[in-house]
Amino acid sequence: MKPIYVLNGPNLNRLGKREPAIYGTTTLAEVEQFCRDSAGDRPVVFHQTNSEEALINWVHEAIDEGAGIIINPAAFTFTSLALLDALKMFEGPVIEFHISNIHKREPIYHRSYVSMRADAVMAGLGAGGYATAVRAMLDMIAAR
Ligand code: CA2
Repeated sequence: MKPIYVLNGPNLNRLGKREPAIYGTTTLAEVEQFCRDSAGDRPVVFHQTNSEEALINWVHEAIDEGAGIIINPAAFTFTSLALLDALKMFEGPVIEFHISNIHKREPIYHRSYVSMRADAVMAGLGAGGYATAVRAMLDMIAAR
């Protein structure tokens, strides 16, 4: 069975350790665990990086091996045409995920390049929303 890729961009390794009012107190290790719990039998490939190159390389890996991609590109959401181009090569479902509601924040966080490819966009559900995203991804994969 092909895995779901859950990919996380820059600074999310600090999740749970700063700005708890916006991002909560859940750590990325805890997020990984509840993604795996929510996926049931479906394998999960879970990564975080501060590097745009590494994030794109994992999208390339998913193009060959993944059933779906859930991606929190963090700041690359708003800057990276290279990430958008890589995601456009992926044929399965893509969910863009943000812990906070980016639309409630400053205007620089309102224009997402990744949304131009994403099949669904989730924002503002907190770190617990990753589990919801995994369940939604299972349904999207099943519907294909
Ligand atoms: O809400 C999200 O998930 C974001 O993708 C997080 C990004 C931010 O650039 C996006 O606008 C929204 C990263 C925020 C900074 O990283 C932190 C990570 C953990 C704790 C505090 C900040």
